[in-house]
Amino acid sequence: MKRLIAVLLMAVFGIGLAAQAQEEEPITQLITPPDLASFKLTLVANGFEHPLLVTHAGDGSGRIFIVEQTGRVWVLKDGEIGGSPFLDLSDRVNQSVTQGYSELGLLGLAFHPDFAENGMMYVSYNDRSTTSVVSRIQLAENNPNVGDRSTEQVLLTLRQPYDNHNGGHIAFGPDGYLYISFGDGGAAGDPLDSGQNPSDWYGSILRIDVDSGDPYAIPEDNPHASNPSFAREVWSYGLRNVWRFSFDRATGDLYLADVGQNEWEEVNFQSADSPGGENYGWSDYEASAPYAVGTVPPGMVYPVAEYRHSAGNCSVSGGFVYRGARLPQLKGVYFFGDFCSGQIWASWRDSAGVWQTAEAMNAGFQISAFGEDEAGELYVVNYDGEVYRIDPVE
Ligand SMILES: [Ca+2]
Repeated sequence: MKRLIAVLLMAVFGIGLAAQAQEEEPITQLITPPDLASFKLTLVANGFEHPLLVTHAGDGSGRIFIVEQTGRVWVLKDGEIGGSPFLDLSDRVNQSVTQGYSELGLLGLAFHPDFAENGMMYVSYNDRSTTSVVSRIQLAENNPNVGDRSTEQVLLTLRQPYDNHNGGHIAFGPDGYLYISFGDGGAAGDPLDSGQNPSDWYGSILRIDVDSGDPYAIPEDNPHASNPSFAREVWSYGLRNVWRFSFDRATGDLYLADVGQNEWEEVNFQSADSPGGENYGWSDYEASAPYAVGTVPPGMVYPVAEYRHSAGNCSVSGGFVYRGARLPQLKGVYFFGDFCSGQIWASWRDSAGVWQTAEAMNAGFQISAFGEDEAGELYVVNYDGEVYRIDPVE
């Protein structure tokens, strides 16, 4: 329908077809390297408790949602934070982070693609016993700024044999399916050998249909249909602990940031037209380096960006491809960062289609996540309680 309206407008106002095509064709390659000195970080909100996710509802409201690991979600609108939480699951969510470093808690939030009509949202967390839970929550009937926690319906659970590597990110793909990240089960060095095992959910990305079945259905074209060694939900595997993945809103391509063991952090790329089934190598490989076995597993997909544990780096936090309006010179550039060093990098494909990566800036804080708002502007989350937006340098 939008397309039809655009065509009608062009006919009415005589807008050139060439200009229209130029506007709609997303930038996927850069002829010259992006100007990475052209942005700065602007503080937009603070005072949060272990924030680790920023997202939007896609409902035209302009709201930003900030997720705290301890279980609360806050709304930021026009620079103001609501006086009470949008959602409070703190009594259901594991609280071990309050005793020190922990990878347990409220880790994911995703709004249904038709949220504006159906008010459905999805959360991912570790419960009080550490088990991973993905569930659906309905918006309150009379208040658009409250998620009704009494409506929680559990879609799936996964027992966690160790406290770490819980993945936990959830996001809807351009196909309308819900994608879920689960780590390799935890400890260190993949003791369960789950990375190379697509028959379990550990070390994998799942893909489920939340609009059919009870409580969900398996998309007919998931990889299990052609390869019975896959669990029905598994979309791709060979992953250690994907800490944030994102779909490029303009192309549908998928970027997966996989946290490494001792030496290498990596970003993987999956084209929008992929049928799934990718093996990203763990724990035979850590990024492009041999790890447990040292032989390349069949069909292994190498990362498009990777960096070492030097200069204080320890753990990748995946970001987004910039598609906003404030910094047109950065369109098509994927941003990601490191949790320990605060370093931010940019990756892009050059005019020959070859992946390039460069240091952008150091945030000066522990980067727990990147976020995207409805307009495609990007945010960087300081685990110590702050949310920054990527803005042009004046
Ligand atoms: Ca890998």
